[in-house]
Amino acid sequence: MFYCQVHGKPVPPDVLGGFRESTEVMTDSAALQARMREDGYVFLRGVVGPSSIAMARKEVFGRLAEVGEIAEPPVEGIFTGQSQRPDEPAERGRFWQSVSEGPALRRVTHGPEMQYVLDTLFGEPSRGYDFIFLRPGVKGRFTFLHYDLPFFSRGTKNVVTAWTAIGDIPTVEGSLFVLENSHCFDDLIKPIQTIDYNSKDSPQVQMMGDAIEFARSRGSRLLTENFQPGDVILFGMTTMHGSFDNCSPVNRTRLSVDVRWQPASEPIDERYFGSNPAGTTGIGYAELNGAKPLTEPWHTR
Ligand SMILES: O=C(O)CCC(=O)C(=O)O
Ligand SMILES: [Fe+2]
Repeated sequence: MFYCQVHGKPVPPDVLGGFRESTEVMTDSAALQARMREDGYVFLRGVVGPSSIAMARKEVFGRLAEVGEIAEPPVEGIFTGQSQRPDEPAERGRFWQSVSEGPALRRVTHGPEMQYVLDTLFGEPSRGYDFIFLRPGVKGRFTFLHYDLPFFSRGTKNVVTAWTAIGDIPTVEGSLFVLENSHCFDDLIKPIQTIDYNSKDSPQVQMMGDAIEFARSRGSRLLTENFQPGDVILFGMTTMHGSFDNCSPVNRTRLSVDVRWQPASEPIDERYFGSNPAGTTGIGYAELNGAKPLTEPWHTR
């Protein structure tokens, strides 16, 4: 069905599956909430329109072309294998913040379409975090299987991640996957729920081992899709997910963005809001994988 690879290993068909699609119930709060409870995720096609996505893609890859990382025309996202980004960490952070705050990108992440979908999911007015995770993934990059808890949960535990494809992301170019039924793995979820939220340590919430064997051992599968521009997957803090190796035969960089949302009425985790968000560790955008030049490895959460 799909070609998918984790840490250099092709995923066999018996541990692979597709997402359940919820586009047809996108306007129905109760239906979206039921899907989230049952599956731990909600997959929606084409939430953000193609022209908004194209503008964001052009804006982000245009900035990366300026530092020599992406070839002309930027919209293709072809990695040059080089980088002239700043070396100094604080400067890298400033560069990445300016890319992450581009108006076309923010139109995608915090525009009316996303606001509508998240308001509908929560069944009340919601609020998107200002601190966002923009992820240009070059060939060879992937994200380990992990839970998003306990990050983002210092204000309220009622937090959802919204992951949006900024362009086509076929499975072979490093699509996102969800570990089927992982929102029901209480033996794994309980320990991470008791982690100290005020600690600046990054607790071990990643599975660095073989995701294929892990899925098998749990009678589970890696669920994914060939993402199209503007497709969105929403998942809770206790749903395990990761991304496949980008194996692009043409060196295409896959571009996605993930943003946390919560009910507007609940307390916020101040670290992720405001004009200069501190981020998890206090150094703001400099702490993100995206702040690293595309020439550097990236295998973390
Ligand atoms: O896009 C990726 O590789 C990982 C995304 C992720 O971990 C998230 O959205 O929480
Ligand atoms: Fe994540």
